[in-house]
Parts: sequence; structure tokens; C-alpha cells
Amino acid sequence: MTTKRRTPSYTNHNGFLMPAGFPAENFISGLSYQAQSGDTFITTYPKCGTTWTQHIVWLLQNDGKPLPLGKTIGNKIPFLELVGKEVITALPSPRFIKTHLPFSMNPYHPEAKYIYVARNPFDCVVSFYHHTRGFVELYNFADGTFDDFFEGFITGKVDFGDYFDNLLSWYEHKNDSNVLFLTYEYLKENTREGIIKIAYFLGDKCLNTANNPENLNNIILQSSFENMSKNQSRWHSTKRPENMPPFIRKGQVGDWKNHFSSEQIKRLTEKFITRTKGTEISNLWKDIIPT
Ligand code: PPS
Repeated sequence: MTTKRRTPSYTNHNGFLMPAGFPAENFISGLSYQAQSGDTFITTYPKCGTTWTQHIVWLLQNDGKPLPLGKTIGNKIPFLELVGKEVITALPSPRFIKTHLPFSMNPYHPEAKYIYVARNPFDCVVSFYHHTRGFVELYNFADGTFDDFFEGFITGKVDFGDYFDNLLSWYEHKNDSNVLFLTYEYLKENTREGIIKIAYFLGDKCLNTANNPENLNNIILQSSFENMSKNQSRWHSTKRPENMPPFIRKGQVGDWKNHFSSEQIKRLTEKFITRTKGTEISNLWKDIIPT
């Protein structure tokens, strides 16, 4: 007997899925943005630490001072695929831009910088499930179960494409001089060091900020999970009903153990091994996932 699965609502752009609630024309326009020298992209697969990194970058750029009241991070570091290229082009320079695109689709310039943050797929799918369920206006998936979502994730039929396609495409570029490749788990374990790494990578103003101990301590405090859990309207402009888990939800490594069945563990482990064969990717998450 086959189980009838619920699927989130997506739009399909030549095989690349996007949340149904995103304006299709902005996605198309966003892809045609010409990256400029001096641009910095914060690029991730969804739910891998984007907002956290956006906030760290904002704090580094602004002497450790939080976002002005009433602003969302997307006003300052907009999401290319959501807003389209006009909004990005109109940003003051240097531009900071969020994307969730695989390398081949992301606007590229050799003098632009790319901060890529990866997260293990087990925690990613759990976080992505809660995200998709909670943004009812984007996906119409409020009643979807983890099992429903897992099937889409493991077959790559979710918005922003297949997790492994995205990760592998950026992993290949991890040693490029204009790419800083980090993991969510590393940032959790080594927050101070991670922030300093980002500051070095960005240079100039960010490095000055991080070299000031008071500013650096402030950034660590402001970007902590506890702090970012407060006033969450800073992080997204789309409504999230109160009965849904918040956007900044648990911020843990290993929460997947509360969601996966033993069959799902087996299937995602097998998929992980097959897709990352010949790379050192499994070293990124040695004691975290069951490979
Ligand atoms: S999105 O929608 O793709 O931009 O989401 P993204 O920001 O990439 O990922 C959201 C997850 O990151 C967690 N998060 C944090 N963890 C630790 N510390 C801080 N400061 C932090 N900020 C955000 C957030 O809680 C989501 O993970 P889960 O596992 O769902 O809690």
C-alpha cells in the first residue's frame, strides 16, 4: 500500500523549485543580477545558518551595534531570489546579499566574496521541515508531517533544489580565495574564532570592529541564540502563526534524533555516503551524523 504524501506548494522554474509564495518574476530577475567587485554573498542551502551569519556580518559592519528598531535583516542584507535584481542594484556599496543558490546559478564575479555555510543534512531537514510548515503563506503545508517533508528532501524535490547538489557545488570551491567555507556546527563550537575568521575574510571595517575587544564581545552577545530568539520580527517579514515553532527555533546540533525513524536514518545515511563519495565532506560532521 502506498501512503498519500502531502507536499508543500512550490513553483517550478525549469526543474528548480521555489516557495509558491515567492514572486516568480523576482526569482527570474534575481538570477540575472550581475555580481560586482566588492559584493559579498552570504550563500547557504536553506536552514544552514544564513540568518545567524547575516547578523554577524551586519554587526561586524556596524561596530557591533544591533539592527535599528523596526528593521528586518532583509532590509539591510536582502535575499536576492525573493526581491529581484533592482533591489540589490539599489543597495549602497559595498553590497551584502543573501542567496540559497548552487554555485552554477549564483551571480559570480572574481572580486566578489562568498561566505558559504554548510550544516549537516540531518539537522537541516528537521529545521527545513519546521520552516516549511510554519510559513503557511509561502507553502500551504501547515498539516504536513515530518515524514511527508522527508520524502521531498531526500529526493531533492524541495525549494532551492537538492541539498547535496548545493553542498557539492560550493564544496568544490572551498579553497578559492574569494570563498569562505564554514559549517554551522563549527560556528556553534567556536563562535569567537568563527566571527574573527569572517572579519578577516571581509577585511577593512569588519576587521577593525573585530580587533576591538569590546565590539567583539558585543557581537558574540548580540548574535547568540538567546539574543536572536528575542524580537524575531527582525529576521523575517513573512507572517508565522503563533501555533508554529518560531523561526529561530532550537539552534541545536543533533535535534534530528528527535525526529528521524530508524529507516529514515538508514536512508539519509546511505544517500549521504553515495553523494559525498570521493570527497572529505564526511569529515565535516564526524561525530554528529551516523556515517
Ligand atoms: S533560512 O530560512 O534558510 O534563512 O534559515 P537559516 O537562517 O539558514 O537557518 C535557521 C536555523 O539556524 C538557527 N539559528 C541559530 N543557531 C544558533 N545560533 C544562532 N544565533 C542562530 N540563529 C539562527 C535557527 O534556530 C534555525 O535552526 P533550527 O534547528 O530550526 O533551530
